[in-house]
Amino acid sequence: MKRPFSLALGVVFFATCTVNAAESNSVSFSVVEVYGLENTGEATVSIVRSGSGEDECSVGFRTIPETALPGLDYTAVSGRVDFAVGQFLVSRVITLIPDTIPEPSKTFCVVLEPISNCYVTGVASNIIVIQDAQTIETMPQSFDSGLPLGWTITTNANPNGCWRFDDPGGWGNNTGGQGAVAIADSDYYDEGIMDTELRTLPFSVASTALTYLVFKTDYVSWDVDVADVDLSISGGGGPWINLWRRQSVDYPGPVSELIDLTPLAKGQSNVVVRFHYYDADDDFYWQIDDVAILVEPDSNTNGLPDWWETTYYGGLTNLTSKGDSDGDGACDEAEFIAGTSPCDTGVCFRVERFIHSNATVAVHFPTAMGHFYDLQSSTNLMEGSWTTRVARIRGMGGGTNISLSSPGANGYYRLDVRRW
Ligand SMILES: [Ca+2]
Ligand SMILES: [Ca+2]
Ligand SMILES: [Ca+2]
Ligand SMILES: [Ca+2]
Repeated sequence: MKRPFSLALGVVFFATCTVNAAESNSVSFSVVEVYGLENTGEATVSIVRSGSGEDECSVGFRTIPETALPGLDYTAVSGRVDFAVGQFLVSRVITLIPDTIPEPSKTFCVVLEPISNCYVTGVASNIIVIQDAQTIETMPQSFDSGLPLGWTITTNANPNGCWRFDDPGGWGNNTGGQGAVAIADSDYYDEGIMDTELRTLPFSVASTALTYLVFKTDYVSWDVDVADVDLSISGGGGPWINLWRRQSVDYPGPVSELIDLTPLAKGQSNVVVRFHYYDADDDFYWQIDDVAILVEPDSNTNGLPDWWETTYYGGLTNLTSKGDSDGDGACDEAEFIAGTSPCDTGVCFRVERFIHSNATVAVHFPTAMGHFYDLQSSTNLMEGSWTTRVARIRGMGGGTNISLSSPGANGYYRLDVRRW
């Protein structure tokens, strides 16, 4: 087979060589990882073909979810790429779906599969990393190298019953994380009471940011064993404030947790979080993975993050969280939490229709993408608490209905909205 080479001098000559089909139409991604910022709304993957390029060829590509999910974090794609004769590079844009949720980086995959006249060699799978638009991830810990530097394990019972990173019971990582996992395994230990703490290194919580703890987890209970996440603002000596607890009821992974540290720890310089597993006696286990601190900058410390002020006002403002810029009855902080515009009198978080009978209670309301809604009721506005009747309806933008059949006794109803 002959093919022309063009030299810098402009002299064209012919070389003779043998190229098999695999070399001629080897298709691959150009890199292993692609980074996409959530709020740019897209990530671009590049597919390259090596060889002579003298034939047409086609390769299929499709997305596969990991921690990022189709319809929530990106738009699923399943398609084909056709290389024309002489074409060596094709790029495809994948749509990312922005939200206003503070969250760690998430990933999904794109894979290549041969369709016609080509071989997939080299990098057949692309990892797309979606970087959060609201927060900066700090201190991420995957436990893949065991106990992170500066972290400590303590035991308040037999020291053999402690947090480990080698999964001695062979449960696998059921948190949604990859690779090694931190596990307190009472089932494996099986030598009496287990009481062990895994403590972060001391860290500072900025006064100019909203700050969150995130982790992935899997808790399998037997009896009364307790899984606590506690916080100290005075280092490892405590006192400890409980942030999160699971006890006696399975909380199966994969599940990602997010806890707002701001109210307790803002401006503190000696903060420690501990994962404390105790009252366990040949019970099952608690796993955690991918612990990180997310920082959502709030430079002017008005409780309204920088990205939010920039989104609606083009930069930092002199707004106060309790002010009501558009005079619609919802203060700016409420608009921030509900994901509504603080500059649009026509839009805020409110019930638009309420239908009630002995058989049904139904509320209709506008939602914001990625926010979560609960319908709650109470029989008494003066005392007693609110009971969640319908939990964690995820907003997708646009209006939605929550219906409750058999609502029971007469009562009062309210909607609760949260960012995550
Ligand atoms: Ca986000
Ligand atoms: Ca891990
Ligand atoms: Ca601010
Ligand atoms: Ca308002």
